[in-house]
Amino acid sequence: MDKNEALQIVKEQLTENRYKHTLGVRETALYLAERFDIDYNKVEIAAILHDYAKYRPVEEMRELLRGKEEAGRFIAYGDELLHAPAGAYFIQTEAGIADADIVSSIYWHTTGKPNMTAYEKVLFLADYIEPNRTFPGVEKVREMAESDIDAAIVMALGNTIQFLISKNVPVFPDTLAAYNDLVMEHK
Ligand code: DGI
Ligand code: FE
Ligand code: FE
Ligand code: FE
Repeated sequence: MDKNEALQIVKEQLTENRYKHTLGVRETALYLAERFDIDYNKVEIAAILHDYAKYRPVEEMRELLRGKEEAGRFIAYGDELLHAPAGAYFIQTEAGIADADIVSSIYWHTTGKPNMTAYEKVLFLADYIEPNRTFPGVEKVREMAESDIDAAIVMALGNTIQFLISKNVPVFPDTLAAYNDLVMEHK
């Protein structure tokens, strides 16, 4: 799969704004990737495809994930989470992606997880801070990302956890574990 093919297939499945967000994630992910010794081509493909399943019917994603032991855990925690693990499956079965770094970074891009790889960190943070994002507090996370990627991820996870709690919705356990993992490692 080359970049142009990947861009073509997501363009067909995403809204115009979501496509713009995707291009922002690509740009930011490539920028963040410079601080790691990783494969920029894989970072770019993962960024382009990360929201591949964003507009799939929730029932279709639930059905897919219900049969999977690990991914089945996502179902109870909110429909917004499902496009990440579902997208990781669909890019394998529909787009022929087999690379484990691409697949896992898409799988974990919404929730994060403890012990993230460089690929997982780059996509997680790029999704949060890309230039089109306007969350409260995003500016501070962008600034932190200039000097410390782990600390920026801690801020992003903390914001998300606080946001979820303020709405009285469940927090996926791996999101909390990701926060604890990085906060303790960073001390
Ligand atoms: O797909 P994007 O909009 O680009 O961004 P995303 O994949 O980070 O999804 C953001 C949504 O996911 C937002 O509505 C908050 C929600 N979310 C993130 N972490 C959790 C969560 N929802 C629940 N219930 N639990 C989480 O841990
Ligand atoms: Fe997403
Ligand atoms: Fe996204
Ligand atoms: Fe640090």
